[in-house]
Amino acid sequence: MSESTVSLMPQMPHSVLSVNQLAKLARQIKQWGKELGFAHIGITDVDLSEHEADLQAWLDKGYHGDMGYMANHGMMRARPAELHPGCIRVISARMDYLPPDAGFASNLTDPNLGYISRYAGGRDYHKLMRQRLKKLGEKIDVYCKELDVDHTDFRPFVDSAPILERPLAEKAGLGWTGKHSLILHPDAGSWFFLGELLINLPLPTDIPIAEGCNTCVACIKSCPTDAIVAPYVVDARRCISYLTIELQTAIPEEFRPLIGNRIYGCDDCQLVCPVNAKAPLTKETDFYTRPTLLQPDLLSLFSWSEKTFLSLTEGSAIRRIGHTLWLRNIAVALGNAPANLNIIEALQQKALEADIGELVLEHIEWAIKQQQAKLAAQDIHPITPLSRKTQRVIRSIQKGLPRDA
Ligand code: B12
Ligand code: SF4
Ligand code: SF4
Repeated sequence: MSESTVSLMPQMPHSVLSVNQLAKLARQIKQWGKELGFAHIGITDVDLSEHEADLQAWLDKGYHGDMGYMANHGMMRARPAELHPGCIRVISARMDYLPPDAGFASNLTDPNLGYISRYAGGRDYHKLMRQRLKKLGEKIDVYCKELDVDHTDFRPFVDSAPILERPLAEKAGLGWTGKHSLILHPDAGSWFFLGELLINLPLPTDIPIAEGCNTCVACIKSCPTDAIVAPYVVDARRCISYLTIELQTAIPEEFRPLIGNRIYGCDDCQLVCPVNAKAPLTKETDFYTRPTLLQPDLLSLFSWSEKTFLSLTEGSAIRRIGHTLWLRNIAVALGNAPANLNIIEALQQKALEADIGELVLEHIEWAIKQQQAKLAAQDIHPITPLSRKTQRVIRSIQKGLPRDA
C-alpha cells in the first residue's frame, strides 16, 4: 500500500481508495446530504470509549427508569463497531424540525390548551430520516462501485438502535453538548433530530466545535421538574418527556402539578436557551404541525375516541403512546387547568365510559380532586394556574425567541 492510499477493512476486500479520493467522497457526501434535506453532515470514527464510564454511571443510578432498552445492550451503545461489525466511520446527520408559527409562549400561557413538543406535531421523523440516510448510503455505494470498490457496507440509524447519537454528533462537529445534554450549534440551536449512517469506508473525520454554554445555566434553572440533576446529566425519571411518552404506568403524583399543560414531551430546556435565538425553521413541510394539533383545546383532545385518536395521529410519533397514555396525560393537564365546571363534567363523563381502564381512571380521579380543590379555594383567593417557573419560561420566550413566541 502506498502512503497515499488507505486500505479498506478486511470485510471489504480488494480495492483501495486514495486519500484524495476519500476526501473528495467526503465532500460529495456532504453535498448529497444537503440535497437530501440534511442541514449538517459530519464524519467521525467509532471510538466512544471516553463515554462508557458516564453511560455506565447514568445506568447505575437508574436514571433510565423503565426504559429497559437503555440498559439491555450493555456497552454496545458506545461501540458502533460491535453493533455493526466492519463499521469504522459514522456519518452523523442533522435534520431541523422547528415548524413555522411555533407559538410556544401562547401555548404555554393558556392552561386550557394542550402543549405538544414541537418535534411531534408533524410526521414521525424516524422513518423519514432513515429513508433519506439509506438513499445517502446507496449514493455512496454507486459512487464506490464506479471506482471499482465493492462491498461498501452501510446501515442507517435514527434513534431506534442502541447507539449514543449525541456523543457521535459532537465528535462529528455537529455541535457541542449543552448542559441540558442535547446537542446544539451556534448557528442552528438545538431544534433538530440526529441520525447516522454507519459505514466501512475510512473517510476523513471532522473536528468537534468548541463548547459554548460558558456560565449559562438557564436550562438547569428552568426545568419544571428539576430533571437536569447536574450539568449534562438528565434523570429521565423526572423528565416530562419520559413521564408523558416513555412511562407506561402511573405518573408519580409529585410530578403531576409540575407538568402543567404539557401532554406530550416538553421543550422548556430548549425554550430558555439563548442559542436557539438563531435557530432555523424546518424545510420539511412534513414536520409542520398538523392543524388538529395546533394549539389544541384540552377538552376537545380529551373527547377523542380511540378510533379518532388513531386516525388523527396516523403517521405521527404521538400514535406510538396509544390512546390510554394519551388520556392519562390529558387528564393530568385538565387537573392542572383553572377551575371549571365543564372540565369536571367532562372528567366525570369519561370516567363512566365502559372501556376506561384503571390507569386512566386513577388519573381522572386525581384531576377531579384538583379541580374541586381549586373551585373551593376560588372564593377566598383566585389561584394562578401557571407556576413561577413556567411564567419565567414564557417571559424568556417572548424576549429571546420573538419569532417563535
Ligand atoms: C433515552 C432518550 C431520552 C430520554 C433520556 C434523555 C437523556 N438525556 O438521556 C428522555 C425520554 C428523557 C428523552 C427526552 C428528550 N429527548 Co431524547 N433520546 C433518548 C435516546 C434514545 C438515548 C439518549 C441516551 O443515550 N441517554 C443516555 C445518556 C447517558 O446519554 P447522553 O445524555 O447522550 O450522555 C452522554 C453525554 O451527555 C456525556 N456526558 C456525560 N457527562 C458529561 C459531562 C460533560 C462535561 C460532557 C461534555 C458530556 C457528558 O456522556 C454521556 C454518556 O455518553 C436518544 C437517541 C439515541 N439513540 O441517542 C434520544 C435523543 C437524545 N432525544 C432527543 C430529543 C429531541 C429529546 C427531547 C428534546 C424530546 C422532547 N422535546 O420531549 C427531550 C429532551 C430532554 C433532555 N434534556 O435530554 C434527540 C436529541 C437531538 C439533539 N439536538 O441533541 C435524540 C438524539 C433523538 C434523535 N435521534 O434526534 N430522550
Ligand atoms: S425536556 Fe422538560 S422536563 Fe425534560 S429536562 Fe428539559 S425542561 Fe426538564
Ligand atoms: S440554556 Fe445555557 S447552559 Fe443550557 S444548553 Fe443553552 S447555553 Fe447551554
